[in-house]
Amino acid sequence: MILFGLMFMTFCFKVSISQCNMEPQCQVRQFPNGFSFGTSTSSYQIEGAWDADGKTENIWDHMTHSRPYLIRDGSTGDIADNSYYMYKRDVEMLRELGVDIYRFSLSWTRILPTSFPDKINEAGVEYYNNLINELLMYNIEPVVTVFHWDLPQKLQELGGWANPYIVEWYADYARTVFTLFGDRVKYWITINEPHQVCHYSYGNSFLAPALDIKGVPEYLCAKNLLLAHATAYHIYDQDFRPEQNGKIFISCSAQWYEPLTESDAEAADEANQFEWKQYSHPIFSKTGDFPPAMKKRIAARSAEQGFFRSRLPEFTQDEIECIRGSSDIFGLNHYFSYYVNRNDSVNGYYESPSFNDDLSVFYTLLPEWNLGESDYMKSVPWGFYKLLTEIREEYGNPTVFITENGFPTRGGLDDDVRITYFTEYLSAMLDAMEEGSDVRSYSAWSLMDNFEWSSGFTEKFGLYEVDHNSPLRTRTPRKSAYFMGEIFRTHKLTRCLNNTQTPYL
Ligand SMILES: *C1O[C@H](CO)[C@@H](O)[C@H](O)[C@H]1NC(C)=O
Ligand SMILES: *[C@@H]1O[C@H](CO)[C@@H](O)[C@H](O)[C@H]1NC(C)=O
Repeated sequence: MILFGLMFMTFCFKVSISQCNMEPQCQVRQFPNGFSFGTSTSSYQIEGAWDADGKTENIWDHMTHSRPYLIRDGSTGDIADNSYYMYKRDVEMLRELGVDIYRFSLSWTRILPTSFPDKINEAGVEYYNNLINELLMYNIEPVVTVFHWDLPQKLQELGGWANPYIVEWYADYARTVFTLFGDRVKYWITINEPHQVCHYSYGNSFLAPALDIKGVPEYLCAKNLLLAHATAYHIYDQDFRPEQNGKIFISCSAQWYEPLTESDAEAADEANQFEWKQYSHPIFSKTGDFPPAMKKRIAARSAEQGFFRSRLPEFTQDEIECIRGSSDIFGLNHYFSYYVNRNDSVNGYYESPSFNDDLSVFYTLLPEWNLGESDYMKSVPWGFYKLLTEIREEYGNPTVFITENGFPTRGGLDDDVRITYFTEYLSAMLDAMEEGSDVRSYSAWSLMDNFEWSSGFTEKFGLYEVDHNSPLRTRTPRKSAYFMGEIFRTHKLTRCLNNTQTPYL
């Protein structure tokens, strides 16, 4: 199914020997027929218009306004990329790139200002109708995320994802958007990055609502979120799919955790279980439920700590069955990898109780994984290959959509490091596909620079640069936009020794 060709440049006869040695060696790799390419964004990160036309406050509005010190540059998404007013330019950029699909998200409080379906905000609905119709007019398939982190502030005050009623609230919102847009939207993503929603937001102060209450609410959040996702899946499956005939899935963020030494195999396996299989095991495994290492370790730690029961809540058998199988596709957001080890120094190293203490491993990032100026993002393409291989082997080779992958710079149009990153990661993905991984779609993060959560506007992930000082938020293609546009249009990856930092052979 996968056409694979090696092509070495053969211009040597035209030039002198010394120039010949300079000639880059290139490998051209082909993506399979039907493979779709696109770019991703999310509502809070691009739309702006935070209180326009009846939209009400979400947790990101609330946190950026009330606790600006949690954002590196003190910025907000009040205007962001102004996409609420600039959607036609966004679609024009997608056409310039030659994408097949565009992944974007809906703002809950723009559509349901009371958080509930008693009042539908027509202006918000019109915005998304305009965007969807503009995409379809140019043959671009909308891939729509129902929830990408911007929970209504009102629901947060009621406990947010820690309140079991969130299952109903979210399901009502999902039913509303299936009803409004499902005649044209054939790919739905229920929730983006559950681990980030629960761990970085309830157990830490890295993402809104920045509760930083460790060891309990992040596990309540995980249970309720999985049930909310599965409920929306079954609503779509039973009440909408027969007529609308689309696909619905969840997008998990998964980094790869590799043993630091041979004796760290168990630590790395447990890190993979805690850090991402927490969400994929209940949905994609044969048995369902939280992963075994989580159940065992958290129960044991909870007992030692004097809790009367495990801090990891249990699912009933009905709930396990409801969640198991509730995703048509494995949506995957992936960025980089870690080495992991465990030794006696880890005891007492993390605050207790906490997720990190429950898992109890050390994380190591190697300096040679640095690329460009980013201080936290790394480039570890072989980790992507290992992750895709693990998903194939562990879950019976599900269809995978890469719904995010990308690399930040600090600005400028000349973004060779991003080109290097994309080249190496796409190549690692093709390696896994050659061995049978059923990857069918790839969306780059991101179409354009945007409000990058706690990094504000300091980390720029865009194929297009956005001038956040201009009132119109002018967009300009970077070098990587031309590079990716070529891949999107030709479905070929050309990998040369000189567009990579490390040789491919
Ligand atoms: C790429 O190859 C060309 C020609 O062989 C060479 O002149 C150039 O320095 C190389 N670029 C990099 C970044 O290595
Ligand atoms: C445990 O692992 C950490 C992280 O790799 C390392 O820094 C530390 O020296 C190790 N401690 C012992 C006692 O081996």
